[in-house]
Amino acid sequence: MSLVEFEVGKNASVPTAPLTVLREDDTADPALMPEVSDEDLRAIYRTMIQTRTLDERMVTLQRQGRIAFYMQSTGEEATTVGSAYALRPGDWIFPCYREQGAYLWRGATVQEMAHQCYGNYLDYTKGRQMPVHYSFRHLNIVSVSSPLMTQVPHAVGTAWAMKLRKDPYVTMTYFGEGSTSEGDFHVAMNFAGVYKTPTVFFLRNNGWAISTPASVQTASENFAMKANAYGFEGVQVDGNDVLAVIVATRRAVDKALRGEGPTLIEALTYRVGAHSTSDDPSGYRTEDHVSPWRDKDPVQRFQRFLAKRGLWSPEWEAELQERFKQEILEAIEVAEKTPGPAPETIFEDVYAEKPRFLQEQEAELMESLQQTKAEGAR
Ligand SMILES: Cc1ncc(C[n+]2csc(CCOP(=O)(O)OP(=O)(O)O)c2C)c(N)n1
Repeated sequence: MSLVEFEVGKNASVPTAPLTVLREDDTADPALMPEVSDEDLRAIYRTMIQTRTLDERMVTLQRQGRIAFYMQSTGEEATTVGSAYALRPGDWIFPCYREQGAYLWRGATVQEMAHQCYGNYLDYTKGRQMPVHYSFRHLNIVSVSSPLMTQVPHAVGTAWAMKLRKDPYVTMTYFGEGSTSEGDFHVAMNFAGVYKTPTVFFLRNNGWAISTPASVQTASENFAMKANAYGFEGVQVDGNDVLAVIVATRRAVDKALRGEGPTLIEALTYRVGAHSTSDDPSGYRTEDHVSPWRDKDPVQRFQRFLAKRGLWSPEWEAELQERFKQEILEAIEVAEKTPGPAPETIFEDVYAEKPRFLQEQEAELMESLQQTKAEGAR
């Protein structure tokens, strides 16, 4: 007789093929097509275009030396826009750093994002974070943290609190496949499984963790199956199929709301661009790796589907491209002219009452700034 009795694999479901809705002929599988109005289908496409336009422009801006750093999400727009679409505004998002599509869907503005990338005084993080490390408190989107995976235990803890308080919401957290090698991933998954927290773990498997390919990241057959070890369901979804992403996320959200606990969604996609503007992928991969994924581009696939349903036209496309290009150019102009945060703000926001040592440091800084100014005037 064993000392501990437990049921192995109670919730086990080893995925066989990724969930896919969009078919080769650009129609949707009728058995799986999610309920989404035509208006929403067009709005989803619009946000995908907006995300891509923003990314392209911001990378150029970094190359021109006008912002310090950027991380694009090109090729991964279906994962972020589709998953955010399946949430309600009251649900919480704990992002990684490549989820601009989710922010835009939620209602973040390109102007807010431009202010953050410039770190000016209208940046919600007051210039204290690197560019793309956004924070949208009013949209239930928690601040991006540079250390990988720290957001995931936070998402589980918040979901546990929601469960205890009987709040009818879920937390959704995003991360890359490379981050699953961090201890925090396993801690969070275990806790979520034991306490059946209403958490959706959204894993963007984009093939790369900077220069490390997904193939050497784990000895497991896939990432989704890791959920089985923690007693809950893991599913694989075609991450370049926005409709499939909606189906998978809705299922996970509904399940969490029924009190049936977390789900790990592994979205299969590809990081078409560089890891960040500090990276040059030509050092570790050839165009042969990338080109098959260009053919599976999530924006193009969804566009062909919409065109078949009479919901897309070249005129509309041209209008969207022009509108979003203008939007970002105007936002950059405003952000560039907006002054940086006042120096004394670096002493704010940590303590409710500023301790003496900070008061002294602040006084010292202000005096030194005065002196520099006076010397400059002479
Ligand atoms: C704890 C920690 N270790 C290492 C890094 C450096 N780092 C930043 S991004 C990254 C790759 C992450 O890859 P992945 O999780 O697959 O996400 P992706 O960038 O592909 O979206 C690494 C190693 C970090 N930021 N934090």
